[in-house]
Amino acid sequence: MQKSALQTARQSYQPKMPKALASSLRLAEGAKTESVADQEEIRRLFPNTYGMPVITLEQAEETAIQSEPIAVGVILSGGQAPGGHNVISGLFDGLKRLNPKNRLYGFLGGPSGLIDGKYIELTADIIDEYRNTGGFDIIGSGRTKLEETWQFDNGIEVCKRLGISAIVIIGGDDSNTNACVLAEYYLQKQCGIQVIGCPKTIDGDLKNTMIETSFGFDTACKVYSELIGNIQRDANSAKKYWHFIRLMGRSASHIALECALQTQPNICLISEEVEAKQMTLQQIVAQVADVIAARGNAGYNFGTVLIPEGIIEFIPEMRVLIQELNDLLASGKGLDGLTPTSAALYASLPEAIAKQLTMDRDPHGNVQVSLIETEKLLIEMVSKRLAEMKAEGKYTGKFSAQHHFFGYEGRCAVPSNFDADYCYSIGQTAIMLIAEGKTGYMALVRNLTKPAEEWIAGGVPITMMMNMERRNGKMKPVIQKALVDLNGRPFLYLDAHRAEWADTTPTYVFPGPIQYYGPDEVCNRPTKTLLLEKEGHC
Ligand code: FBP
Repeated sequence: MQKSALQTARQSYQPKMPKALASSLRLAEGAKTESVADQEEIRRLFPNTYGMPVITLEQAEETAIQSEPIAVGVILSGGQAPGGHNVISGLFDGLKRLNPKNRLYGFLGGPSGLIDGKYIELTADIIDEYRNTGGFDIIGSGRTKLEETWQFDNGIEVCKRLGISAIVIIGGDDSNTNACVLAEYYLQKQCGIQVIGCPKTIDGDLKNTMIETSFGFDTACKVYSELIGNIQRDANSAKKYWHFIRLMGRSASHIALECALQTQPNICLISEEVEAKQMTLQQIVAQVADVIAARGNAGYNFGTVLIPEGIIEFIPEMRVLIQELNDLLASGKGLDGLTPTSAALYASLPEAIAKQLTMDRDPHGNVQVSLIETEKLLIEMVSKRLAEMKAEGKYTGKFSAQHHFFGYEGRCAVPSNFDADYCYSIGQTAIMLIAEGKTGYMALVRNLTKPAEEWIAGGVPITMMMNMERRNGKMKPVIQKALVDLNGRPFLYLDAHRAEWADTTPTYVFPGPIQYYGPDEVCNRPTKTLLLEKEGHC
């Protein structure tokens, strides 16, 4: 395969690691843990993996070297996120450091690779080709849910055949929930297979008191912010378009918020705020139109609006409509079953949007929000509202809009130094947890706003992050998703600055492309979200 100059140069990049991981290790165990909520129920469902302590890997005089060779299997699960290949190279190097005879197998195409026994052995030659690259193409990914006993049993057979004693699942909240269920089942069965999870998702919603961020969020936000910055410069030059930019991120608005902090757009909608204020679609449209009108009346007929992709589900009346559609679609009934309010709302939507709302759900029963073009819906509705305002003499400007959706552009980007380092450390940490016989843990690397040498590696019991939620009509144990905290520093920063950004004084920031070589403040800066959360400034 022909390589770009950057790809060739990045192959020899040596990821930075916490000091403890680069040396001899000892394992320090903290106090017993509890789940974030529904403790009794989670304890009952996970009798073998509930309550385990948080683990920290510390520097030691000497490591107890594991003698018998082992084999480990790895699975990439769900949407791509920059840095996945580095988790795998960290796993590989960690395994070989413990014993050169250790082996790493990659299950192909996601969790289904484990069930169907589709795999490759990952050798040094393969790993070297993929170091510090974006994408999940080394073994591919998939969204098959691991939840049925027959799937777990197939996994045992496949692992036995290959001599695999540990599986690493690299995934988001749903995949790590499945990792925990698998770990519990394998302990119950006493089949000698450990399961370790790794926190992946560009959405940034897999975070909590122990996991500071999921990998991929940093790179994806930097890619989108570069593009938004470029668009803002274009808007500021031509002075004739409003750009409506929808950003991936599923339910949570972390990506839109981080991109706003990096680029300072005129408007950034936050789904969690829409829900908290119970804003209707008309109110959102009016809010956007008011900013456009104020700028237009001052002669500024251009600007940027950031829209989180999941916003549609946070608008109360849309949520009811989507829920009704979910039920009707699941039961195979026609749309005649909609309540009168929802039917009226459905009929008022542009045809394309109405059609998108009835498209197939994902394997977890979610509406595929990445396929719903909310940016177009808003342009159409804002345009109508501005026409009304013009007729009322409240608007004298000119409205011309462009729409964009940034999502897939960032998921396989070359990982930033932050993600390259973070992911490699996560991979190495996962191996240390395996070497210490742990199961039902998520590999953990913390202290991320400090230089990599000062990062802290360890493991957090997955049960600690769990609560009970209704899924497909039934209460299920799941990892609690982190939505944007409206009392958290990143949102409060946006809230404190948005009036200034909406105004006519230019405040746009143009971040430019991710830099891989150069001064620390350009190449090794974590996200503003992380800086605000951990350090209180950005
Ligand atoms: P994960 O939750 O699996 O990490 O997926 C992230 C994501 O990129 C979401 O932001 C987006 O809504 C979804 O995947 C798109 O899914 P698909 O890749 O199936 O189109």
